[in-house]
Amino acid sequence: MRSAVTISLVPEARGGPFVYWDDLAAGCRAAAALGFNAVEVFPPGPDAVDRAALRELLDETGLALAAVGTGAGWVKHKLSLTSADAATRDKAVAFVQRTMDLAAQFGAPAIIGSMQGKWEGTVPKPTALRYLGGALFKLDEHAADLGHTLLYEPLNRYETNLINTQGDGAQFLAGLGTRNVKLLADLYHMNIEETNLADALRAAGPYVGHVHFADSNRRAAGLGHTDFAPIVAALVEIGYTGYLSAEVLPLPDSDVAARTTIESFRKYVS
Ligand code: LER
Ligand code: MN
Repeated sequence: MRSAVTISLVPEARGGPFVYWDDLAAGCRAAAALGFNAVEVFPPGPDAVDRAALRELLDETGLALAAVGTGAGWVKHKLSLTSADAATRDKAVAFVQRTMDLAAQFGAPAIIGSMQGKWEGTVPKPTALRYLGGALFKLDEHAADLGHTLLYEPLNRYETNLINTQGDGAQFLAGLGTRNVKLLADLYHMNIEETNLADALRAAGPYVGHVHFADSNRRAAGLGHTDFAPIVAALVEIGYTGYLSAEVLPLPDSDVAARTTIESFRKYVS
């Protein structure tokens, strides 16, 4: 398993669970100085990233790109894969595709989190799940063309009413028959929704493609009451070799959140 830390470049996401903010170069250099293996980046959009500058930064710091978030598609552009409006859904799929193209250039997957939306109003739950399934099916083909995976993230009940647990996520993907879509296991969402985090990870097994490494209160691992030993043991058991990526609140500040994360990573992952 490898360590990663998040950098948000989206002003509209202010207050959200990202360790470093606004300055890609400063975030990368701070992450590298602490010994992280990678950064996970949340850009305002796929075209808002200077690819040459990112390549140079990664070369300079020796960091990998762990993943690229699409959250700005929702918080900034109000694009949802389950919108009642067909044109908005199409734009949402295109936004994810272009983010996948960007991420693939750096060997990374894109993440679908808040862009999954929720069922409401004129879109009942079965319809929303059909829209989401159709989008994931289409994006699965794009992932195959790129030779990369796509990450789908079940969120807690306060953020979506579609799929909240790893088990429901795995069942949904199994039903679709996608091959390149994996689950993002965010330990903060799981702390709210799962009966037992380690058991849920064991059950999801090969579907687990990325982990958001967060404590019970969405602060850095070690600043809440989650017991990480059985969780890491379960990840070892299922053969997970991906990232533990700190998508956590920058509390009390970015530096302490990042330092505490890497200390916990070293403590639990040998
Ligand atoms: C949102 O709560 C979250 O966990 C993100 O990773 C999804 O955009
Ligand atoms: Mn997350």
